[in-house]
Amino acid sequence: MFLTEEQELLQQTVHDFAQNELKPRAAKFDEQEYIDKDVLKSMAELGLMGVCFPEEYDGAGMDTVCYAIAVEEISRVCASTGITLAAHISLGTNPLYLFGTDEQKQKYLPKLCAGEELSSFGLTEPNAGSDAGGTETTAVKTGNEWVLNGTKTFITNGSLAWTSVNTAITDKEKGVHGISSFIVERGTPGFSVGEKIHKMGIRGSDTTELIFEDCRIPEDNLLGNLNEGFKQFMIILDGGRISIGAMALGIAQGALDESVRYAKERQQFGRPIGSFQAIQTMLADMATEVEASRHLVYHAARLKDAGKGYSMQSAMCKMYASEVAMRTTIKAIQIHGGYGYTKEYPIERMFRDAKLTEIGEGTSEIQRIVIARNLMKD
Ligand code: COS
Repeated sequence: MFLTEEQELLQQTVHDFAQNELKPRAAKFDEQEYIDKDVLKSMAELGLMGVCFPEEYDGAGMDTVCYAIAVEEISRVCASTGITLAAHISLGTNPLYLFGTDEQKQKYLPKLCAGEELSSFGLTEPNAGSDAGGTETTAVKTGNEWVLNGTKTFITNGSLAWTSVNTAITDKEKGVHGISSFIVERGTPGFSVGEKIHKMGIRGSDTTELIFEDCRIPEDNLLGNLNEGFKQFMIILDGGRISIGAMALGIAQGALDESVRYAKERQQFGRPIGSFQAIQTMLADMATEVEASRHLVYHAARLKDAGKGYSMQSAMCKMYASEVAMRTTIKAIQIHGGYGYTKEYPIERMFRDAKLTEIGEGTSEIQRIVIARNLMKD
């Protein structure tokens, strides 16, 4: 789909890696509820952990389209690995890149981009999900330190991350204009990783609570300007939604791949089931929707790369691709019949994984709000 030479090369490289190294292990990651560390090491060696950050910070210096392709190709066989990469890049590391001081960037980005360490993003709380501005975590300035108290939940890479960027109230009177972002490092006294969260899908990815109990961090760990945290994370989520769109696209493409293969192999009534029009119709609908998702995801990524507004398009691609991932995986189970309902084939895992994409980084309902508000803007 009109890729540059660099994008095509990256696509081929990640495709080969995913098919050869990840695919055979994806079921195991789902079963054991973690991804083997050597996979992240291999991804770091391929330059994926900093794929879209500049070379001066040890990133690969590629564009957002390349990043989306990487998440897509990986999620095509293992969405747990896809979301680990996506959360690291667009949620954990991107805030440091966009809002960090030179000193903060020098300190954190090279290790994160090189994949020596992982990062996470602490936004969601037990009482602040869709209403992300309803954060209850507080940060109080005491001398030259900030003291954080509160609990974050559903944090991807929670127990693996070296750095987490967390939002907290710094001026309660100001509502969403009284929230700020703070960098907290693993091992900081008063900061602990809470329970591992056992999920329906994306089970290989690390999801935990983060707990702050009188957690003291240096005043320099404020990220960006005081009280601008809400706006910052809206910007971060705009970018993050491209990654979830890419992840959903990858899952849908993976389900289509499996379905085409099965339709050619599986014999019933003395013929491959793919020769029946009932199956062909499903495959044609699946392929068309997957292709439409790809156009939306790459389009949002291209707008971002061109420095144009992409808030509405990222919400569109995320909403559409995630709903296509659900429809596609449901049809894929139908094509596989009884076998699709078993763990013998990857389809049931893909179906469970797909559901997350309609929820994480803003539910489909929130995406529709974002799209409608953009339409109504003056
Ligand atoms: N980029 C930059 N600024 C933005 C923005 C964006 N995409 N979206 C909103 N803002 C700004 C607004 O301009 C407004 O600033 P001013 O008051 O200075 O004009 C401020 O942020 C508040 O915006 P708004 O009034 O739209 O906030 P709401 O509380 O109504 O929330 C939604 C809007 C619902 C869109 C937001 O809460 C949201 O995205 N929720 C979902 C959160 C989510 O995805 N959670 C999952 C996290 S998984 S890591």
